[in-house]
Amino acid sequence: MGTQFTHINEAWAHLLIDRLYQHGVRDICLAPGSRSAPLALAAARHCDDHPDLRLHTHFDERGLAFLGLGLCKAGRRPVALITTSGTAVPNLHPALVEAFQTHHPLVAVTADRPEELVGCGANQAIVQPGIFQTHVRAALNLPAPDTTLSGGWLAQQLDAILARLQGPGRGPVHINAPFREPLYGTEESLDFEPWLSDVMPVEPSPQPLPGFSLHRLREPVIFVAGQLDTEEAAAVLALAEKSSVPILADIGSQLRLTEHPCVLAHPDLLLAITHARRRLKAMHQVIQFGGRITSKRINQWLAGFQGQYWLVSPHEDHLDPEHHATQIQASIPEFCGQIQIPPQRGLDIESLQSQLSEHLELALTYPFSEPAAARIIADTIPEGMLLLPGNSLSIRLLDMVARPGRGNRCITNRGASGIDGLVATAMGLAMGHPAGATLLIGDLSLLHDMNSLALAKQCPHPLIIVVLNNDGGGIFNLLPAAEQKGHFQRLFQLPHGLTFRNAAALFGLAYANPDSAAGFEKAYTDACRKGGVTLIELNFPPNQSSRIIKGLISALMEVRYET
Ligand SMILES: Cc1ncc(C[n+]2csc(CCOP(=O)(O)OP(=O)(O)O)c2C)c(N)n1
Repeated sequence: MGTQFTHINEAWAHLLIDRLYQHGVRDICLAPGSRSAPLALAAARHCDDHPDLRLHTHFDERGLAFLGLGLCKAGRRPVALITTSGTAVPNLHPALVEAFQTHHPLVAVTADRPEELVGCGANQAIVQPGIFQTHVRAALNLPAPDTTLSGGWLAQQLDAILARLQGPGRGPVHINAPFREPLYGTEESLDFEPWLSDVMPVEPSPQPLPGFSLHRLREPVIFVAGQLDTEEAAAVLALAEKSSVPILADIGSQLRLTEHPCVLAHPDLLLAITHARRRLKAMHQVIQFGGRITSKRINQWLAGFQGQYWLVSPHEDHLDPEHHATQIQASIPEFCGQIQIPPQRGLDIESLQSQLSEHLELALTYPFSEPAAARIIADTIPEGMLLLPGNSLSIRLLDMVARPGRGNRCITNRGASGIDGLVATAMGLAMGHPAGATLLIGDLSLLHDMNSLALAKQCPHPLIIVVLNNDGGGIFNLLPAAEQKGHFQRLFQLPHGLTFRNAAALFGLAYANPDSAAGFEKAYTDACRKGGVTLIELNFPPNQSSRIIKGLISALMEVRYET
């Protein structure tokens, strides 16, 4: 970092950006504004000096923050968000909530007016310190830049908060940074070497996890895999393989799409089979890795589980909604490296599994449906491409119907399960991952985040957005909401009659609107091959998928062991 600056504001902003870089930030997401000009200009200059630092811009702060979340998930490193003052700031909140719930390190750097301009009618001035309160791991409210506070002091303040980007308690943090004018620098530059002379290098601050001790393991053992990252999933799979332990894998576990003898196919549907649940009654020990299980039937099964139930997670937060697991705070790879599990006997449910497959094939054959589209994506997604299912039917359908395959990383926003920000998250995933991403999303969720389609211009890698347009919230057809006659459409489903062809045209996206399984498969594989951002719209009757799912579940309930 240089030492020549025109003003303390500039030197202050440069030191702040440099500290972000030194704490591992390689992506900065920035929305325009004047109060944030010192930060924006410092970020741009830092990018010129550091080719591995990328700057992304967007006019909409809500989408910007989800873009940051996607980049953070794709690159598995901290991402900074820079905004101006005023309502730009609370627009970051939804993505910070999501990041908080799942320990993703976002740094919100919000420019602010100095304190003498807050609470006195000055333009674009709101109370910003502490605005994210319960949804950041730490917050720092800086004073306006001042030469009486040395560079060393500023660096120390920043290091203390940025340390929260690592370790088991990691997650989003908020730095509120007021600036007085001038905001754009002045003519003459000064040497700030004396001001910077007490800045110390960044020291690593390892945060070890507490040790763990275990009660005696009971047998037989089954694993449940919740939301895991790739290394955690690999450690769980290696342990399962060593001792032949079956795994009930969530769609966000990085194992659900993996073909492996230990990974049970279609676990959500398997647990609809009465005889399969009876078979699982023989289990005396569950070890669950990670939390936030999507499948309602896995959750129900866990709620009724009578044996010894351990839940292993590196974080402190409780992840057991039924409050009956013994939660063990440990690094999942370390735990898997230490625990000894004697070889387990198989579950002996092959005949149930093969009948499940037959029923599923039948349900997916005709007519072309939302579950059939989810299956086609799982079957044909290119190797290495990321998959982001939206938070309504999309994730549940994929979880039900996806055939185990090449083990593509499936990334979810299941911290708060919002239907917001999914397009921006997918843009972030695709921008941060050369093999690109596929987003499977409902129509209301796409409408919610349409602005983020404007990010397509900045996306250098393939992104395929498949919208399941069932004219409103199709998921409510599976809930008691559907029985609220006379209220269902107006209060829950919200049919809108909109289609997306013109939205694709507005944002300059490639567009396809196939109406058959073969047509969709072709459009999808073509889009993956071609690159760029493609919107594929699939139109379905509003309650078609709920009818298919209900029919499939009742058929599965009758499945018996074949003699
Ligand atoms: C931000 C937010 N608002 C509301 C909800 C509640 N919600 C869950 S699913 C859903 C409907 C989503 O509809 P759509 O995206 O069309 O998907 P579909 O149900 O048809 O699969 C709503 C409103 C939510 N999860 N997040």
